[in-house]
Amino acid sequence: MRAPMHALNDSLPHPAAASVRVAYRHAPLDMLLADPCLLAVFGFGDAAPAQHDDPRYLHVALQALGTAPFECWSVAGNVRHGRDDGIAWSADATLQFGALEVADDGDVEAASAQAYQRLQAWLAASGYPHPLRLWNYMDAITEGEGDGERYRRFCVGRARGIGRELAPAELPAATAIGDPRRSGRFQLYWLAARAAGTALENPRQTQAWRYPRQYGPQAPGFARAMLPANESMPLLLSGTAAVVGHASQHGDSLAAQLDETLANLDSLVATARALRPGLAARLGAGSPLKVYVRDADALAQVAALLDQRLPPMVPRLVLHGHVCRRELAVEIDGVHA
Ligand code: 3EB
Repeated sequence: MRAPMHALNDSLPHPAAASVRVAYRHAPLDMLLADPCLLAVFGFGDAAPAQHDDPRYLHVALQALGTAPFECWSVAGNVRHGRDDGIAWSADATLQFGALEVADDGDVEAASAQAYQRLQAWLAASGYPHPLRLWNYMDAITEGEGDGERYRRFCVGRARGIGRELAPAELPAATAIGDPRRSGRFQLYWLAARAAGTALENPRQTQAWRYPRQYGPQAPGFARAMLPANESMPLLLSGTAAVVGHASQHGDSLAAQLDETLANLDSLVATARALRPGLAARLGAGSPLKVYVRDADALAQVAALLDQRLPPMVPRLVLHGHVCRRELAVEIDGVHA
């Protein structure tokens, strides 16, 4: 007779339980990097170090409201790391963090095509072939008119760089955000795994890969969330905004956009819980969020609105970043354990 599952789990530390934990921490960077269980650490804005020799550190240019903590990704241990082919990487037995940057002289389609071509080649060769979660940070995301808008050019370049049409089940969760200042760089970073996860969609929203032609010549290639194969991993939430169906909502109200965004996140959590009932029903201490706000003047207002709408234990980092449609004032991504 087989031992019951919980007995096995209680008695054996086994590598399949390895997972990533996301936390915001106020501590010196070198102290965080001294932890051998640290997979990656992110610093935000001008107050954070611009670079570090350790490839596990990544600087994100977006400014934070107040004194930004570092975002830390921790695993069970045995983290290896290095820099190869211009890619900063780290990995444990099942997960890989990686980051690359491409110069963007104004042709973001070319920059993103190059970035995704390099990502594809790298992941295929690295033993962690499944990107679970991707972040794209670029300049001036809503500059340009019609199909010349930079976000639309990015969508074209991303698809061109990948080089084949991905099946819906293969799409990673993603964020695409604009830097309100100009860096001249397209930045791409990721969490990849040895095992594929389950791409999730939101019943309140049209699948992004099915957006109608009015949003550009290439529909955006991302899933609304990713449920990793490993049951102890958190749900990975894509950048989520006040989009219902395919249409932006509440162009006239930041507060209403925030409520719609939170309703979309709740809906994703409910969708994930149908597959993984062990996930918490509500956003909580295990759900660190990144909140991107278009207007610098509105950062404090968004933080105050979130204080009213979220329990205090939900960790959040409020950043000045441009969402990929001009009428969208706020977007939220994060994880949910
Ligand atoms: C939206 O719902 C908002 O192109 O990778 C969110 C997350 C958005 C990811 C992407 C775009 C992307 O359409 C925009």
